[in-house]
Amino acid sequence: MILHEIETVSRTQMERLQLERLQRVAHVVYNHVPFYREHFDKRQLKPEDIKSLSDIKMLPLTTKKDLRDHYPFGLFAVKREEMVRVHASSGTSGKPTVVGYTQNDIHMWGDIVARSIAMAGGRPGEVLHNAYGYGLFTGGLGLHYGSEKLGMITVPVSGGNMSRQITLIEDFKPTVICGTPSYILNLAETMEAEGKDPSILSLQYGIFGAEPWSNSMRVTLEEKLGIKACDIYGLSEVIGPGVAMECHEAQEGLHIAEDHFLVEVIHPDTLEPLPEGEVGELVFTSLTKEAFPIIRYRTGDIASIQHGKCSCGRTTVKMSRVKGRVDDMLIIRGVNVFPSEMEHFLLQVGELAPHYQVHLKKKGALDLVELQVEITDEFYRKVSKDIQHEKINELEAKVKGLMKDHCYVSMDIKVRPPKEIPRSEGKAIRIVDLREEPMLQ
Ligand code: DLL
Repeated sequence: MILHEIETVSRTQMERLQLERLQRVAHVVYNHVPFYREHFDKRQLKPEDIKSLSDIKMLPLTTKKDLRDHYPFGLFAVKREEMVRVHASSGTSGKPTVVGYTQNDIHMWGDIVARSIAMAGGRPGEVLHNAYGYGLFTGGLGLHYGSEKLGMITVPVSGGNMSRQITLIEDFKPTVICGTPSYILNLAETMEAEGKDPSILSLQYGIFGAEPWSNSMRVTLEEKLGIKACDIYGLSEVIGPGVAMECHEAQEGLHIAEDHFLVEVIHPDTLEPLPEGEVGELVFTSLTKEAFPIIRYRTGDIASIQHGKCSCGRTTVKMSRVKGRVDDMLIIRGVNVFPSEMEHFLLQVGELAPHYQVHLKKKGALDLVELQVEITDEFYRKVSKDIQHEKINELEAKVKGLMKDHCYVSMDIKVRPPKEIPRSEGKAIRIVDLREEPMLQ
C-alpha cells in the first residue's frame, strides 16, 4: 500500500496547515482578483481577519454564474505569462466555464491524482488504460499526469473507438482502467457482444467517476470486469479529478485531498453550514492553487462528510458518494429523488439491462415524468412473441411498484427493447428534458 505522509497526520496538524494556507489564499485573492476584493470590501473584511478555519464563513460563496460573468480569464490571479494550461467545462447552456493552471498547479494536480490512483490500487511499473476523454474536459489529462507521476505506464486512449480500446486492453495488459462508469459498462458489454469475457482480462482495479453512479452499478462493473471499482470525484472549477478518492481497502466514502481543498457542506436553500454527517451541497475552497484560486465554490453536488480514521490508515476527511447534482434532483409530486437512487434499485431487476433514462414531458400545465428502462437480450429472446406484451406490462408494473416502495415516487414506466437506450460515450445522459417540445399524442 502506498500511503502519502500527509494523508495520515493528526487533525491538529492538518488544521494548522489548512489555516496557514487559507490565510495565504485570502491575501492572494484580495490582492490579485478584483471580484474577491470587492466582496471583501463590501463586508469590510481584510485577509488578516481570517484567524481560524471557521472564519471562512465570513467569505463570500462563489457560483458558476460568477465564473460565467468573468468569462474567460477574469478570475485568474496570475499574469498570462505564468499560465501554462486552460481547461473548460461545457455547461448545458451558454459559455463554458474556463479554468487555468500554472506549472506549479499542474505539478500539484499530478501529485493528488497520483495519490488517488495509488489509493485505488495502482502501482508503479504497471499499465494504466485511460479511457477518459482528452481535451478541454479535465478527465483525460488529469488522470494522465497523475498516472505518469506515480510511475505507471500510461496508455492515453481517450474515449471512443471501442474496438481499439479492446485490442489495447488485450495486448497491453493493464491492471488499472479509468473512465466514466457508464462508458466502461458500454465497453464491457461490447466485449460480451463479441463473445469475449471481460472478467478474464488483466484488469484488477477501476477508477470511475465524473458522473453519479450507484453501488449496484459498482457491483455490475466489478462482476463484469473482475475488478475492484473505486469512485473518483472532482470538478474543473476546483481542479479536476482527484479532489477526492475512494480507497480500495474500505470502498466506503472518498478521501478528500484536504491539504489542498477545504470542504464545507451547506444547505442549498438557506446556505447555512450543515453539521458533519448531514447531506447537503459540497462547497470547496482551494488552498494551494495559483492561477485560479477559488473561494467557497458551490459545487451543486449533494453529499455529506465524515471525519475519523479509515481502515486503510488514512485520517483525511471523507465525503459520501455524490447522490447527484442539485439541478438533477427530480421533484415528483413533492418527493425528491436523484436518478442514481433509482439506478440502485433498477439494477437489481434481473429482466432489465443496466441502462435507463428519465424523460421529462409536459402535458398541458402538468409535468410528466417517464422512466425508460430496457429489457435484457436474454429476456427478449426467452419470452415468446404472443405473451411479450403481457410480460412487458407485468414488468412495467413491477418497476412502478419498486420506485414507489423504495424511492417513494409514482411515475410512468416505459419498457424498451434491448439496445434502444443510447449508450454512453462519456458522461451518461440520465435526464432528457422534453418539456419545451410539443407532446405527440
Ligand atoms: O467530471 C472531473 C472528473 C474527471 C472527475 C474524471 C472524475 C473523473 P467536470 O466536467 O467539471 O469535471 O464535472 C464536474 O461532475 O460537479 C459532479 O456533478 C460530477 N462528478 C464528478 N465526479 C463525480 C463522482 C469532472 N465521482 C461534475 N460522482 C461534478 C458523482 C461526479 N458525480
